[in-house]
Amino acid sequence: MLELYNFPMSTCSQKVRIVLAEKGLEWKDHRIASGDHLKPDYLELNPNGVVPTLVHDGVPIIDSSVICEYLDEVFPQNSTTPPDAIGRAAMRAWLRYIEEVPTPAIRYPSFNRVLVRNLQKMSKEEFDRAADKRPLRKHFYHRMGQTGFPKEDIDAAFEDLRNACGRMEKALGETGGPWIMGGQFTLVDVCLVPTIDRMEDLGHADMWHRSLPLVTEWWSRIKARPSYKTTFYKGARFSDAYAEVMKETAAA
Ligand SMILES: N[C@@H](CCC(=O)N[C@@H](CS)C(=O)NCC(=O)O)C(=O)O
Repeated sequence: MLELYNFPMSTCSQKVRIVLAEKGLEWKDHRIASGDHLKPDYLELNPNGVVPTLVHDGVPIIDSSVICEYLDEVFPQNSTTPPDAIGRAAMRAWLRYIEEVPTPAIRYPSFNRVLVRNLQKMSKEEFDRAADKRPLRKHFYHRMGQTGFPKEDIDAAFEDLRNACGRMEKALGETGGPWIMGGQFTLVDVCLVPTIDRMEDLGHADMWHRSLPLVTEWWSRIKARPSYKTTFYKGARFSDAYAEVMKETAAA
């Protein structure tokens, strides 16, 4: 039995939902309420206090890229991992890069544009308590504060995101596509999708649209896959759940 503790809009949760869909696996969807990821029961499963957590026959597996690799190993149908050691090394190098650069970068505009609003209703003391109890993100939350990250952080995040799109364009040119590593749809594609989707949702598709033709075509192919629709169901995007905030901040 597979169970996934996740948030609908969490990019890390979306990576795992794509793999589950690609493999046609049955799983129990635990859509936990925001805040429940910091409660003792959940911290027993995932001491990092973040989503997602996969529980397979009672055993918790944490960290989205690790979960994706685990699922691919245990359920080899529709493999998303290259068959050879060199290919697997290249895939893992991409996964590390994605974890280090675009995945953290997308958090900055996501929090500034939308998520910081949830924290603005708190008193300063409540906010400090909420930040302090986050095992991985205490300093990230304190730097953001209740007004959002400074412009220099946002500029740095956009530079990282632009560079990631540039790397994708280069890779698609070198491998000839249709996927980032060539003929096989791999975890590299999977792990890039939620960041690209979030950028599009935040109105930044111009980062690749027209200027990066190979990424533009790749994105159309991704959206045509059934796993995309399954993963990004109604309510899985900011523009569904925070339509008003998105409108206000777009005008600002
Ligand atoms: N490296 C972890 C990071 C997970 C992560 O940061 N998840 C975010 C949602 S995408 C989260 O749970 N944030 C909780 C918080 O901000 O308190 C993974 O890939 O699973």
